[in-house]
Amino acid sequence: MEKVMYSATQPSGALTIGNYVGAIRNWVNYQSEYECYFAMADLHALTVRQEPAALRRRTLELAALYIACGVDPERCALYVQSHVHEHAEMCWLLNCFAYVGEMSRMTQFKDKSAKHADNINMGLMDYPVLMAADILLYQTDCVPVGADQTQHVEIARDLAVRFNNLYGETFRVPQALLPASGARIRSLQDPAKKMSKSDENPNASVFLTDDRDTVIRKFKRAVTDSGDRIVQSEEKPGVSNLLAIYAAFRGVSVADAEREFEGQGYASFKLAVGETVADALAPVQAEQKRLLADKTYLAGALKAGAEKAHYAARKTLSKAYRKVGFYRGD
Ligand code: ATP
Ligand code: LTN
Repeated sequence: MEKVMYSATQPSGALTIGNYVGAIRNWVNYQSEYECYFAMADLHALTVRQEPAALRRRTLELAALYIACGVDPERCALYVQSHVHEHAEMCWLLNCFAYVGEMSRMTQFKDKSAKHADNINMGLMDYPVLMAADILLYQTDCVPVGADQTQHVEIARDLAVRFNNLYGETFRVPQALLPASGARIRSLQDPAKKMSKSDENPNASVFLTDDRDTVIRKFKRAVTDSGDRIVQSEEKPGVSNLLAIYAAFRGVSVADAEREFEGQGYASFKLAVGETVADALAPVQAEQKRLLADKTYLAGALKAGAEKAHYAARKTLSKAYRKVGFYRGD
């Protein structure tokens, strides 16, 4: 049986280079080996207030970006999460097996509760269960994500095992798959934090939509550390982050990057990183723009993706409904 891969990102803001190297870019290489499902997680995005028109626009932009990065809608199921109602249904089922205690201990829940103290809604706490529903619906083997999401993939595993132990083999137990480099890109202004779409400081994150000058300027302004050596070390989180970004975009090891910049100063190093990133983003941006001009094509691709996903999801949901004892009329 073919192995299954599942991943998603939220249409909750402009994507950063962290989302790109930590997640989306890596999906592409697996398309021929795995049966792939890639979603725009709009149900997840609603856990934080979204402006309706912006959410709608970003969902389509994200789809175009996936395709621009090389996701092939002919080979994968590329779809919008809310188009496949089984996600919400499976989430309910799994909710009845997830404990409040374990959900309240999730790092992301704690972070987002602190950040959105005026809106700690049930969805925010339920976020990992919905993510488990996404993953388990497709009998997923592999979940390519950045390091911040491994805790959530662990929950999906725990829920699968818990359910299987109670009702017999129902769900495949998934595994997170981290990229070799770029699993945790850090903020350019505060390398103690991860680079995030929703950082309030626009210079902290490089967005996939940033033009060349903006990319280069942000890297020029990136915080570095004391000293002048360009090496990876715990005492040099700023330089280490820039090395990791360079290595991820160049497809080289951090050790190779260190050798390349040996003896150079911070200024020329930062310029080189900025230029490398800008060069890599330009073709993706151009392709995304081209795709966004053809809304009919995008709508058709997403409709086909949702149909394919619905078919697979329905199978697993029916199986789980039978196992728990729901009367199915037969
Ligand atoms: P937000 O800041 O709004 O919570 P986010 O930037 O974390 O959003 P998500 O949509 O939650 O973005 O994540 C999409 C994917 O990108 C996930 O697989 C996540 O692990 C990965 N990712 C996010 N930030 C980084 C980062 N700084 N480095 C590497 N991967 C990342
Ligand atoms: N929570 C994820 C997005 C996401 C996801 C998924 C990732 C929603 N459902 C299923 C992998 C598998 C995030 O990246 N923040």
